[in-house]
Amino acid sequence: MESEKSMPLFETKKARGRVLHRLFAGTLFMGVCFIWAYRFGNIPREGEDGRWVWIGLLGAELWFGLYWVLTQALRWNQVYRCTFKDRLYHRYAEEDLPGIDIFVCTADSTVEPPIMVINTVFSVMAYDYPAKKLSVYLSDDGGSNLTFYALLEASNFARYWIPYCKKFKVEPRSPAAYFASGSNPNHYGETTVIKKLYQEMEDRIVTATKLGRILEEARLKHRGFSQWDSYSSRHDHDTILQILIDGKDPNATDIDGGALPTLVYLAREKRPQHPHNFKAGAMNALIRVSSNISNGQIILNLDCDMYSNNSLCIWDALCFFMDKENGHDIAFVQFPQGFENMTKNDIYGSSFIVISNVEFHGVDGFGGPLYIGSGCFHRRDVLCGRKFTKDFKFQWKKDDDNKIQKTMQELEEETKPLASCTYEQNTEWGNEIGLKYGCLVEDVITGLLTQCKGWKSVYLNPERKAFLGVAPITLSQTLVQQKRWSEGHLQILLSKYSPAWYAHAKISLGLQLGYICYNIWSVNCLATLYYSIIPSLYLLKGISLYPQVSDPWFWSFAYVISAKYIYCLVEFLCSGGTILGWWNEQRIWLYKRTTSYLFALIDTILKTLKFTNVTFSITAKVADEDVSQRYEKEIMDFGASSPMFTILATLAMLNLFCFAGVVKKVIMDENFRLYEEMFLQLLLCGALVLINLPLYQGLFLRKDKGKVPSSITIKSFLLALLACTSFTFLY
Ligand SMILES: *[C@@H]1O[C@H](CO)[C@@H](O)[C@H](O)[C@H]1NC(C)=O
Ligand SMILES: CC(=O)N[C@H]1CO[C@H](CO)[C@@H](O)[C@@H]1O
Repeated sequence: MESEKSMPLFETKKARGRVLHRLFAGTLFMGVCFIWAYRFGNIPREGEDGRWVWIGLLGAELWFGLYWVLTQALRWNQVYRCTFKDRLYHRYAEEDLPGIDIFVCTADSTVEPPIMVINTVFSVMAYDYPAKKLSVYLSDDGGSNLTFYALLEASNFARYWIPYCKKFKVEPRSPAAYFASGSNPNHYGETTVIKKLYQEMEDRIVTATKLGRILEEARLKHRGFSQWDSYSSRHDHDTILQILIDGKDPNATDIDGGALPTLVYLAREKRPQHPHNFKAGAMNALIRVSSNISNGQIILNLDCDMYSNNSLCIWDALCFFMDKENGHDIAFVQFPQGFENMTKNDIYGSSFIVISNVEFHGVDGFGGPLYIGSGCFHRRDVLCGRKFTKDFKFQWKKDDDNKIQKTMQELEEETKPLASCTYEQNTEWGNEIGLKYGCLVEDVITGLLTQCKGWKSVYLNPERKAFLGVAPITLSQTLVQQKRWSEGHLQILLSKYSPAWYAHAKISLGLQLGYICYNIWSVNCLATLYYSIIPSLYLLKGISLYPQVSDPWFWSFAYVISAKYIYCLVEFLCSGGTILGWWNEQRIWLYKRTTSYLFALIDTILKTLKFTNVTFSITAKVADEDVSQRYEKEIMDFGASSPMFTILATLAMLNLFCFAGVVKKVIMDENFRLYEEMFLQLLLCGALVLINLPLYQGLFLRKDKGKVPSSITIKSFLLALLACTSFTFLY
C-alpha cells in the first residue's frame, strides 16, 4: 500500500511521430528559403517597371514564411496529459480535500439570459465533490435584479436537482442540457417530477426576463431585493452581496437532508467616475469576497455560457495540484473550451479544433498553455501574487471554523467593502495581485505573468469535453470576437510584459515564440491583403509576378503550397474535423485576416497614438429564430451593415472581376498561353473566387435576411469596379 500512496496522479506523454514531423518541417523550410531566394534574386532594378510591386511581394512572402516558422513552435514539442482520478479518490479523506471556489461571471442580462446563467451554476453546484468544500459565486456586472431573481430560484431548485443528480448519476448536470439531450432514464417517475419543477422555474424566470421586472409577490419573499432600493443604474450602485445558501449552516440541506454548496450573488459596487476594469475587475472582486466567505484554495473560473459537461472534472484538475512530486509548481490547469452549438462543418470556424487539439498541446510541452479565461482551475495563492520558489510545497489547509460564529448578515456586511470601487486604490490589485487590468485579453496576460514568475501551467484535453459554451452564430459576431482577441494579443506584445522581451529567459524560448505567434495575429492582415489584391490585378493586366511552369523556381512554390495545404488538411482531419469544415476554416482564415485583424491593427495604432480609448464589446449569446435556423443549415449570415462586410465584398468582387476578365481574354485570344505563363497567379485568383462562393450567393442570389445588405452590394461593386478599371487604364 505504501507504493500506492506515492504513485503519481498524472502522467505526461510525448506525441508520436515528432521526428517525422521535424523532417517534414525542415523540407518545407527549404522550400520557403528557395522562394525567398527567387524573390530576392529577381528584384527589378531601380527605374524598371514593377520594382515596388515585387518588393511588396518579397515582404509578404518573408512575412508568411517567418510566421510559418513561428507556428512550428506550437507543433514542435507536443505533450498529452492524463490523470489518475481513482488514485486521488482513494488517497484522501473528505476533510483533507481542498475547498473549491467557482466563479461564474456574467455581464449583461439581455445578451446573457439569466436562465442560461443559472444552468451553468447548476452544472457546477452539482459537481461530484463534497458539497461542504464547494462554493459557487456569481458575479453579475449587469447588477440586474433579474439575474438575482434567477439565482434565488436556482437556490431553491438546487435542493431538488442536486440529490437527483447524485442519486441517478445524471450527466450532464446542467438541467437544460440534460433535458435537451433526451437521454431516457429508467427512473422515469422522478424524472417527470423534476422536469416539471424545472420547467415551472424556467417559465417564471423567462417571463420575468421578458417583462423586464419581477412580480411584486416574488419580490416580497426575499430580503435581498431591498438592496436594489438604492440602485440607480447598472453603472451606478452599491455593492450587492447576498449569500443565498450558506454551506456551513447545518440547516441548509437538500430535500434528502444532504449538504448543499455555498451559493453567493455579487454585484460589485459601480460608480461612473471609477473605472471598473471589465471582467478582470469582476474576478478580482470575487477573489476578495470569496476569501472572506469560503476561501477555497482552488478557484475555477467559468464564463456564464459555459456549463460543465463532466461532474468529475474537479478531480482531474486536483490530480495535478495534489501530485506530491510534480504538482507544486503548477499554477493553473486549463481545459479547452468546447462548444455545444457546433454544426457539422463549423462554418465560422469557431470550434478552434486545431488550436485545442494541436497547438495547445504544443505550448504545454514548453511550459504550459495560455490562460484563456473560461474552464481554468487556479491556485488561489498564485492568483493572489505568491512568488515562485523552487522548493516550496503547498499544504492543504483544513477548514478554519472561526467564520462559523457569524450570522449570514454579519458576514455579508463585513464582506461588502471588499467589493467597493475604492478598495483597490493604492494597492497592487490589477497589477501584481489578481488579474491584470488594461488589456482586452486580461486572462492571457495574467497567465503570461504567472508563467514569467516561474510557475507552470497544464493543459488537459480529455476526449469528453469538460466545459461546453455557446459559439457565435453569425459572421459579424465571429469577426467582432476575433477583432477583440487579436487586438488584445497585440496589446500584450506591445506592453511592458511583452513575450518578446520581458519574458525572455523567464519562460522557455518555445513558449515565448508560441505567445508571439498568437500576439501577432493581427499583423497578418497586411500580407494577406496584399496577396489577395495585387496578384489578381496584375493577372487582369497580363503581367506575370511568379515563375512560369517551365521555370525550375516554379517547383519551390509548388512544393511549399501543396505541402503546406496537405499538411494543414491532414492536421485538421486528425483533430476531428471534416473536409468541408476545413474548407470553411480557410474562408474564415481569410475573412479574419482581411477584416478583424485589419481593424484590430488600426485600432491599436490609434490607441498607441492616444486617439481612442479601450472599448469592450460582448458578443450576443441569444439570437432570433431566423438567425439560428440559418446557422443550423450552415448558411452564412451576412445580414449586418458592417464596414467589415464592405471590405469582404469588395475583395470578393475584385477577384471575381479579375478572374472573369482573364477568362474572357483566354476565350477571345487562342494564342494567349496563360496557363503556362501565369499558372500560379491564376491559381491564387481562382482559389479566392472559389472560397468566396457563399459570399457571391449572399451578394447576388439570396433573398433572405441573411443576404448582404444592398447598400453594401452597391458600394463594393463600385469600389471593385473602380479599382479594376483605374488599374488597367491608368497604371
Ligand atoms: C458531454 O457529456 C456527455 C455525457 O454526459 C457525452 O456523451 C458527450 O460526448 C459530452 N460532449 C462532448 C462535446 O464531449
Ligand atoms: C443560441 C443558439 O443557437 N442555441 C441553439 C444551440 O443548439 C441547440 C441544439 O442544436 C438549439 O436548440 C439552440 O437553439
